[in-house]
Amino acid sequence: MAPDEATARSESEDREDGETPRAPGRLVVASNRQPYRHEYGEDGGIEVDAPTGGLTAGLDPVVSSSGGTWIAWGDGEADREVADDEGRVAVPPGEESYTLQRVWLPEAAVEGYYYGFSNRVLWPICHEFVDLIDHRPEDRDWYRHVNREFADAIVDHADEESVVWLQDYHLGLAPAMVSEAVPPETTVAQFWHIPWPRAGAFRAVPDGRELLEGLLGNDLLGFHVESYVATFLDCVEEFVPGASVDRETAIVGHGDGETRVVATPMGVDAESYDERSRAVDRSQWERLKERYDLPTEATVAVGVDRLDYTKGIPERLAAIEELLAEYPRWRGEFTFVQKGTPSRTDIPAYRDLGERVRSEVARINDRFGTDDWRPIVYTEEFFSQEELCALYRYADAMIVSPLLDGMNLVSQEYVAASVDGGALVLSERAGATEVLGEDVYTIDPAATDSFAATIDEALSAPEAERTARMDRLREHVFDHDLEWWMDRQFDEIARCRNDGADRDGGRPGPGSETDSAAEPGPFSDSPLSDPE
Ligand code: GDG
Repeated sequence: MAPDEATARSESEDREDGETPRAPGRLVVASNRQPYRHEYGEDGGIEVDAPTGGLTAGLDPVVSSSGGTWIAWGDGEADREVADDEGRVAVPPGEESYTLQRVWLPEAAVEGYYYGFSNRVLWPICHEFVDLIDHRPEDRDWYRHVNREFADAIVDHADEESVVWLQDYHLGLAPAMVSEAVPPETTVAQFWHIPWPRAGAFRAVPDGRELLEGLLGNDLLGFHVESYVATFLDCVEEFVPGASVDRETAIVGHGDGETRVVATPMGVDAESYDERSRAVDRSQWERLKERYDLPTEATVAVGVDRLDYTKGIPERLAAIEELLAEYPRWRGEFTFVQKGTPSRTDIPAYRDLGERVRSEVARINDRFGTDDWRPIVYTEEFFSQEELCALYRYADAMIVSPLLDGMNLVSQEYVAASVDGGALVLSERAGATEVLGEDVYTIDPAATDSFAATIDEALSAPEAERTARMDRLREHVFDHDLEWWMDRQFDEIARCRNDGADRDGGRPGPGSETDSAAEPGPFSDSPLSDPE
């Protein structure tokens, strides 16, 4: 829902442009993935992987300046060696301004909670791929167990000044566990990064009511777009007897508590994509072209995705095939570059998708390719941020065609990096479409004919039209970037704190003298996008 402009002046309005967003309290962030991972290097020494993009990189300085704690699964080989007996390590390296509290998970827990319930049950259901659910009863128990482990760690670090901010679907039960155990003044909030399904699909969640009640432990629950707020409220009405849903305010009343449900679409760090993109020169693009054997003069469109069945990669390949069949002028003139990042390969549906994509690429290349032209270049190699920006900047178009996607950050990264223009072909089923509006070339990924026609339109549109559309998209992406999103979340959290304080008779609000947000210090008591 649109933030209520009439309510108290927000923290973010007082912040200088470029200044780190200010959390309305000391942050205790909890996510499956950790911001820093320690590994053994080739020489046996310990190396640290720092966040390079997305939410993790954006949140790191915010947690740092709130002097908080970040709680996450310690999955690095050398993680234990650098942590203390309690699993704590001060980060960022060299700065040590906040605590990374690692949660240790045995292999069976990872298999059950992460590869099991999170990604074989919740992920397919939330993306309405109900036929891909693979429910093993013990996975549910592991999900409960790991959520309890996270909740216990959160409770250890949270006090009345804390803002607990959980990320994503891996931690759906933890909010209720936390809110039962922390002081009533502590604010508990969560952002759900993937879609919320319609009630018909949600019905397939084993013990679905327990999940809803877990999430209603939050004071604030955020989704990317309004349609997910609406389907969440539908599910509460249908599956949680006794809860009251106010559709006007999107507040759910349950027992003594209240959960405010909001839509705050996530953005990207547009400025840094713009800067990195301006810093890459043509020679870097020429090197990429050489590496992947791209023709010197071809028109190039790109796709960049995790290899996930929700991303509509086979549908995109079908549209490219249709384009080459029905619009023959593109033969020899057009190359599609698809970057697929292998993901969750322990799960059969993901391995099957990888095989399908590779064999379709080979078949289409066989059908149309010539001695000196390959219509589709497919790679699973990891791209550095610089390579990614070179691809974004110099491609003539990007094609993003998910069958359902919470938001889709790649599409926004492409826009932010398109400093010389370009065109974005985007699925009507991505959250990003709801926010980017009419300046994208919208497609239905399942309608192959019109999908191909739209690719043709995007590539052939007069340069003035492409530029005008891209200029407007860029304005939107810059105005609604990652900082903007964090500010909106923090403003909503501050609002919950103030409402709670009013109810409890005057808890100090953010920015008041007793607010400890301004007192960072080492070891003071804190996917995400799923980067896999
Ligand atoms: C979930 C939701 C929502 C990919 N390959 C490389 C690389 N990437 C980076 C991209 C982008 C990220 O991975 C993927 O983010 P998406 O948003 O597109 O998709 P999910 O991973 O499914 O994320 C999604 C998101 O959470 C946030 O809420 O938008 O809807 O599904 O940042 O750049 N990065 C580099 N090299 C690669 O080869 N450096």
